[in-house]
Amino acid sequence: MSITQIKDEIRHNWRKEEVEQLFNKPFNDLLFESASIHRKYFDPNEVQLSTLMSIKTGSCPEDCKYCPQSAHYQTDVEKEALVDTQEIVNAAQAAKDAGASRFCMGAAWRNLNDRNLPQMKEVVSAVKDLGLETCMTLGMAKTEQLSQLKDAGLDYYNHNIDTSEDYYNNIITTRTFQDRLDTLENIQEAGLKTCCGGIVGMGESVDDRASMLMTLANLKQHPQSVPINRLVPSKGTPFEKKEQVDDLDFIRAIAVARIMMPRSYVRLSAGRETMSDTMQALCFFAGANSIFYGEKLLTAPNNEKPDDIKLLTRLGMTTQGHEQEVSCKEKSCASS
Ligand code: SAM
Ligand code: DTB
Ligand code: SF4
Repeated sequence: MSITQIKDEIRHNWRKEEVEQLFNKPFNDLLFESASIHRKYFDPNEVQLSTLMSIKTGSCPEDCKYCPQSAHYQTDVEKEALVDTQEIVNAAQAAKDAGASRFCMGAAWRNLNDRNLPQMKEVVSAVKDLGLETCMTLGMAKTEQLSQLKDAGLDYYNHNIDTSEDYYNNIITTRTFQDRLDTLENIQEAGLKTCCGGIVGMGESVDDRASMLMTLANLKQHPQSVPINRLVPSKGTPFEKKEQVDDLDFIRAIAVARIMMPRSYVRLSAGRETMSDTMQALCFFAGANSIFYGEKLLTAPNNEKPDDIKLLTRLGMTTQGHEQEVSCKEKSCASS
């Protein structure tokens, strides 16, 4: 691929009309375009596996309407104190043994507090020492705090914009879209890789999806990892009864993300449990090349590992860091 070609494809100046045009393309044309871009930048048969762990669960002061961990709603999530370091490291080792290449730790905090920083650094450094990539999502954070986490061995910081700037107020009122952008800038300033995406299926319009992806693609650097979540409607949250977004519309969002951010990992994230094998296969074809792997997301259930291994095997896909075949040392996987 020539340098000019790469320059033309890696853009930070997307206009809304162009993104809307992508969303409005005939489905086959859209997928042909996204699949073609995907295979220019990645092995289309390889998927990256990240395992999630909630290291501090529930009673979050924020009012994100989708989130079962918000203290504003009566949900089934049992709040838990910050998990101790050894327990986190044990879970990370288990994730590695099951075949994950990255371990993502999430806390239900509005922002990272300095008093928790020493433990977070200890955790990152121990998880990194296992030979895993590390990711944390701890709410808003300052550059200085993020730099310390980076020095301790943090690779990625996850901080989603969730939706478009215009729709943001319908989803969260305890912080602003600009607060999110500020932390994203801090992440990039600290030299960490950014994991930033959003949720599809919260009642937003296609226009909102286009705006959200435009914000991501027009950042100074594209987030290296772009999680696209399908809303998991959680009991007790205001979105408990939201109707599921149409499969084809979700796949379109994956394809557009792939076209706009060709070198980023696009992650088929929360909500995968509701997707058939065929739908997941189409998402991979459209350009998704990462998943959350392991039977739990943060609090919500995720697909069973043996099912994922089976699906990836049927699709002839390999996982990053495991060149030959998808492998999982767990008994449940070996017997499947
Ligand atoms: N508290 C931190 C924050 O908000 O940045 C970190 C954890 S928060 C749970 C991480 C992300 O998970 C959210 O930004 C949202 O995109 C996603 N998420 C949370 N609940 C979800 C749900 N019910 N369905 C889909 N995605 C969800
Ligand atoms: C992301 O975009 N999705 C993950 C991760 N980043 C932290 C979280 C999904 C949470 C789904 C609901 C739950 O498990 O509570
Ligand atoms: Fe808190 Fe994050 Fe859930 Fe919002 S998404 S309520 S900030 S844990």
